[in-house]
Amino acid sequence: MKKLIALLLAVLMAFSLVACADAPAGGDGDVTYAIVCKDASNPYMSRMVSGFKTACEALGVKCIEKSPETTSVDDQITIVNELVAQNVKAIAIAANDAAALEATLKAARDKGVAVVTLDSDTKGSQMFINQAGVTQVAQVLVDSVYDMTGGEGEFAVLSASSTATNQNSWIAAMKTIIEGDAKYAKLKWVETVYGDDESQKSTDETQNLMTKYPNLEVICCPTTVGVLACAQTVQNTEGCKIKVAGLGLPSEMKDYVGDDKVCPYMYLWNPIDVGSCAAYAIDAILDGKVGEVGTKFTAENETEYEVMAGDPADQQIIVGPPFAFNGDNIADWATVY
Ligand code: RAM
Repeated sequence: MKKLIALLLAVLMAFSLVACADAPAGGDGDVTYAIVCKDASNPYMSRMVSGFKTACEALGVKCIEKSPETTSVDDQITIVNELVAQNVKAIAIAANDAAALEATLKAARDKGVAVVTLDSDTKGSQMFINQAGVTQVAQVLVDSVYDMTGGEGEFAVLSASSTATNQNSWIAAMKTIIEGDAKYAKLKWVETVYGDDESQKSTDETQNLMTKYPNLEVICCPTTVGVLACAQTVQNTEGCKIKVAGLGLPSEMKDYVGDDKVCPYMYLWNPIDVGSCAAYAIDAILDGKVGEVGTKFTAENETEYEVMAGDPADQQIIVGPPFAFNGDNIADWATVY
């Protein structure tokens, strides 16, 4: 009997050693990290997915993408539940709503799934992979408007969906900046409209603004889908003198950016890096390397990120500052993303 027990213990110990060796996040082909975008057709989101996939390959884990057709939070809830049922190890999600996903994400975490947000944060996520500092983004947008209006005049904002946390936090920070500095007192923010990251809706909203506000000088679009639709609409409208500011993909905006174009300059960051960083953050979380504010992890190219306090996710990291694209550099960047 004693021999049998000793044998059983030996087998159990051997098994637990193998299990420990396999326990870290990566390395095991059966581990899957999932990415859920705001919607499946936004080219900005596809760049993010490509970065996430490449990083998953480097980390030795499987990767799947599941995204809703449109920017619907209900569809995202269904998708997250499906992914949990599929036993994925982690989910990175660009949230379509600041609060509606909370219970679903918490339930996923209770089942042992690591959950991070990227691009657009929501309650229930354990860490937000923030593409750039909110105030930094808002400041470059406000300064673009200030510069393109010549310091005074009417401007409007064309956003994506009205529930997207990233869009709303940039817009709120723009308001704070404008109200907090007399320098911007002569700027008149006439309206904020929403194109839902759909090309046609963004075009329609641009046309509505043009009709409603004949003295409009600048339309500021903190969305890559919106800025493209807006630039195309302005360019195709004979005699229209509106300038377009915002956040755009250089590959999509190359024909519209430059001193003599509808969009003198615009900003963005590298969406491929945002996706890649999310996969490395997940890996670090599962490995137990990060957990507390102040802890650090290393992502691609030996870049080190420090975990900071966040809101609505408890924690966040900031991938990098916004970068300016103008007539001099747009052609080079258009080949990258
Ligand atoms: C759009 C989306 C996305 C945003 C970029 C700048 O593609 O709204 O959430 O981060 O623009």
